[in-house]
Amino acid sequence: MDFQKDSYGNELRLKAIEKFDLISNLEQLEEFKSELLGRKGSITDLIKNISTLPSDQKKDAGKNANLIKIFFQDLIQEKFDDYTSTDAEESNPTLDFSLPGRRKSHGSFHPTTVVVREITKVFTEMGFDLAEGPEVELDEYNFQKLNIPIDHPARDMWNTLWVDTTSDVNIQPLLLRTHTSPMQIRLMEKQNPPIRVIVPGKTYRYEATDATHEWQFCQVEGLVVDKGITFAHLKSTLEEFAQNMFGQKRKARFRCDFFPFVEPGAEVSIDCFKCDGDRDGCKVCSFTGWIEIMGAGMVHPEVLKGVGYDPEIYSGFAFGMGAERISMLRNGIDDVRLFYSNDLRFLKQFS
Ligand code: FA5
Repeated sequence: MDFQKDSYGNELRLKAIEKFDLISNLEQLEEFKSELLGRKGSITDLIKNISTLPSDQKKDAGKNANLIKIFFQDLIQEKFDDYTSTDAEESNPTLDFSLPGRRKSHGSFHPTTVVVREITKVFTEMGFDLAEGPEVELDEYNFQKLNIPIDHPARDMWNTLWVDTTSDVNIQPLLLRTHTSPMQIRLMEKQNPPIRVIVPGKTYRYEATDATHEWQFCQVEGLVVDKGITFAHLKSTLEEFAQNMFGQKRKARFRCDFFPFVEPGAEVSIDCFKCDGDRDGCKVCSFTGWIEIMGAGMVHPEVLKGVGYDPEIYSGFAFGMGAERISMLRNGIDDVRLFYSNDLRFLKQFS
């Protein structure tokens, strides 16, 4: 490059940039560097020639030449780094194409979803409809309309998580529903008999957790109302359900129980999957041989009256079961806390 007449190096700079843009490999870059900055390079000459300039030009010309030198040193170094790092990667690749590919992990349904679908299938095949309802519920539906007035001791059966509504006096007491039974009322208020429906959904209780108690779990409610419905319908429906879910081996047991919204009420249990209902029992069934799976009973006449049905004409039955407990029985799971502890080793077994 001959830019000797260009004593301030401006022309040299422009032409060198044009040439730099055409460089496409390391060899050309080395050549460019030597032409510019080598012993006989154009920038080296430019700097040497400064001493021959008139003294009033020396200072500016020197400053300019230095800036040009630094500019090209940086530019060349940057390009050099680009080329050498690419070369290094090619000779020592970080990708090993011989390694087997990574398996894509597919999500799967949560075990509670799986069991709710199974329960739903059994009942829909028997002709039940499906409904859902709110998880944040009014006291009125969770308790009062289910024949559990304010301050009634039966409320102690459901350890309740209340929603703080103290800041707004116009709002009725709100809670996280302790069971899916409020949907009995909501559905009966909306439609006339015949009703044959199941309602799966999340429920919440202020519980001390243990192997069979969680503070958040899922229930499936069932409600049938029509003319002439008797306890025999309740028993045969739930026996049919038990046989479909657990096979012929498991036995169902109906014992008197108290729920304020049914009369008579029953506790439905199944013999323990762990000890097969052995006389001495085991830890899972609290040494009784039986595991309670649901509460049930004939819809209380007061509840029917409350929603405007005439109990002399209509009767019905209702039941409510814990979905996780059904899954525990079906899958031999001995601790309900596994469902919501987010351990993938447990959850993946239900893929
Ligand atoms: C009720 O909640 C009633 N609403 C059921 C009912 C409906 C009775 C209709 C009559 C007519 P109970 O509190 O027993 O009842 O709960 C029902 C089922 O939910 C239990 O059998 C159990 O399987 C499950 N369950 C209750 N508490 C827990 C808990 N803390 N953790 C996991 N499952 C639970």
